[in-house]
Amino acid sequence: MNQAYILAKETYAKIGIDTDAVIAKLRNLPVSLHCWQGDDVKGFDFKGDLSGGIQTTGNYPGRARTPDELMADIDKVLSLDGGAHKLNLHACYAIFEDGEWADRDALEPKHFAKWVAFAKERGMGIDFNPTFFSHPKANGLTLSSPDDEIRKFWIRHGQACLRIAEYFANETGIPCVMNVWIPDGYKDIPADRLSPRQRFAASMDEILGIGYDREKVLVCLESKVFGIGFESYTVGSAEFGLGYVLSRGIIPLMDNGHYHPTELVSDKISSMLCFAPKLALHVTRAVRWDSDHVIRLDDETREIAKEIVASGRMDDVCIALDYFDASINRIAAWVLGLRNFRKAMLIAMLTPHAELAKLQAEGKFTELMLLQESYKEYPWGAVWAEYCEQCGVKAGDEWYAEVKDYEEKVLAKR
Ligand code: RNT
Ligand code: ZN
Repeated sequence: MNQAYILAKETYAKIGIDTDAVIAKLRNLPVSLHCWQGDDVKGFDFKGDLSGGIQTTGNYPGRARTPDELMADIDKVLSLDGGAHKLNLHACYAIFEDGEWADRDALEPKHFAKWVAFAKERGMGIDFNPTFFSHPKANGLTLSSPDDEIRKFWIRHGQACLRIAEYFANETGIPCVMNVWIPDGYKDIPADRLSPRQRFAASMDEILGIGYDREKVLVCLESKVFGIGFESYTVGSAEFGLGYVLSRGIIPLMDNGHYHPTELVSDKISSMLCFAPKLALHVTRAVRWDSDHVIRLDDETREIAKEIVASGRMDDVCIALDYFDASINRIAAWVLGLRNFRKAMLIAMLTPHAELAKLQAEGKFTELMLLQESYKEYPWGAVWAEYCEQCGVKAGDEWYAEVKDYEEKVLAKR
C-alpha cells in the first residue's frame, strides 16, 4: 500500500469516510459499456450511413470493421478500466454467419450468440437497444409512422429485441436493460403533433404486449429534445417519455445530451427518483448540441455522480455511457470517458453527503459552501491510484502507453 494512500485514508476517516469500503463498492459498480464507440455507430447489418439525427465526426484511423475487431477493442478497453462492466449492444450489431442475414424484424437470439459467449467469458451482463435508425425503413418516422406497414415492421423489431433481451438475461443470469430510443421527428413545424405521439404510445404498447419477464428485462424509454434534421419536433419528448414510463411501469432513461443546454440532468435525477423505482442514464457530454463528446471530469459529470450517490439509491440507477468520437484514438476516447465517469463516482462516494445535507436542513449555508469547496481539495487522487492498483490497472495517464502500442500493432493495420 502506498504512502499517499495511507495518508488519504486517514484524512477521509476524519470526515467519516471509509476509503477501503468505497474502493470495494466502486469495483462492484457495473458501468454499461456502449459497443458503438468502437465503430462510429455503424453496426454490422447495413452498409449505409448513420441516420436518426445523430452524428459521429472525425476519421481517425483504426475503426473496428468486424465483430472480431470490435471484440478485441472492447477487450482492450476493459483491460484498462478496473471495476465491473456490462456490455451495451445495439440490435444492428447482430452477427451473421455463413452468408446468412436477417432484417431487423426477423432478428433472433442466435444472431447474438457470439456476443453472449463473449460476455459470459468475461462475467458481464448484457444491455440492449433496438435500432430504429440506419435502415431503409427509417427514412421518416418509425414507431410513430402513419404508414401501417412501416410502423408494424418496427413493432416487430421491438418485439424481436424484447425476446433477445430476455435471452441475454437467461444466458448471463443478469437482468438486461433494454432501452428504446426512436429518432422520429420533424425538421419544421408540424401541423399535427398529437397523432405521432399517440401512435408511438400505441406501438410501444404493442411491443410490450407480447409479454416478458419484468424481473429479467428492464425496459427503458429514452426521451430527446431534438436531432439533426429533427429540429422542430421530436415525437419522444421528455414529457411524452415521462408520461409513458410512469403510466406503464417501465423505466425512464435520461441522456444528458437530450435537453436544452441550460437544463441539467443532475437536477432531474432526484425528481425522477421520487416517482420511479428505477432510473437509467446515458452519460455523455454535449457541446452545444447532442454531440456525444467524450465524458470529461467536468462539473456536470461530477454533479450527476453526486446526485446518484447522495440519493442513497445508487443500486436503483442503471448507468450506461453514450458517446462516440471518431476524431481521436477511439480506444483512448472510450477509456478516458469510462475512467472519468468512474472518477466522478469515486469523488461522490468520498463525500459525506449526510453531513452536508444536515447543514442544508439547518440553514447553515455559509458552512455548507465552505465544506463543499473544501472537499474539492481532498486527496481523492491517492484513493484513485489505490483503486487502480487493486484492480490491476494503471493509474495516472500511464495506461495510454498500452493504447499506443495497440494502435501500432493492431489499429494501424486496419
Ligand atoms: C441518440 C441517443 C441514443 C443513441 C444510441 C446509439 O441521441 O442518445 O441513445 O446515442 O442509441
Ligand atoms: Zn443516449
